[in-house]
Amino acid sequence: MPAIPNDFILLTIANNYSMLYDIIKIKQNKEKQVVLLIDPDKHNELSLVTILQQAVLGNISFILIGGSITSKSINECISLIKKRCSIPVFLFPGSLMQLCDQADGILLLSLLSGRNADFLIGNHVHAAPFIKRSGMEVIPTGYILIDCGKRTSVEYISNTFPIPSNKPDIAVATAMAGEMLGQKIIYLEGGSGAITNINTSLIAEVKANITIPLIVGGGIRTYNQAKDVFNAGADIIVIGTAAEINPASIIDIAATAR
Ligand code: 1GP
Repeated sequence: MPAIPNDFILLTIANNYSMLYDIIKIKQNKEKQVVLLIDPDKHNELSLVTILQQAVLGNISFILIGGSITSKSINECISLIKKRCSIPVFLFPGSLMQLCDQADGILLLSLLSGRNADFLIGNHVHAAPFIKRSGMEVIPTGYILIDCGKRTSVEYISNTFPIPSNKPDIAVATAMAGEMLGQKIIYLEGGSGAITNINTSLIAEVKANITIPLIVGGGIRTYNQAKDVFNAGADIIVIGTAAEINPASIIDIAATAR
């Protein structure tokens, strides 16, 4: 297990808070985290307040905010979240339109499963000056799409193919390459609203071949699915659709992390 570098600890102390430090520490302690994805377009003010109440009760570690297309203001959504709770909010941007300096940080996604240069470096070049000026925490994230049985918005919008779920060797090599290139976490994505979660044997093979934290999301709707994904090796799971359909499921699924 790699040690947390000293300069990283110093940085954390200087800024008081680092989500990446928390994630690494939790992984080292073999703990688990459940994260809530909020897509502003899927909510009105009332539904947002309702899921925030459940997120607080469920001890959700942090909130991701974003979507493939958002017509609503990320800024307003984050302001509302900040008024209602103190859970850290990280951008999970589907596009440059979703950058916002009200967030605590950003998962800076490199879409490693695709071969679209805009999602590997192009958009990052446009975003870098804004992100630097905002002072938000940046978590370089190797983002890997895995086929979960239906075409997803992220596939369509990014104009990329997911890795077939019966090709774990490709997923493993992709995650390994991401770690070698300096990504700080790997996110295996089945796509929001996926029919089911990512194949657990693929998750286990990826986990066995990387040392950085592993996030898994897409199609996780129940306590048992969440348990299976954690048992396969995820350090963090992301739930979005389950919370939209039934806000009370947040508490149920969050209980798998304890
Ligand atoms: C999508 O992984 C997240 O980016 C969450 O997926 O909406 O299916 O929970 P769901």
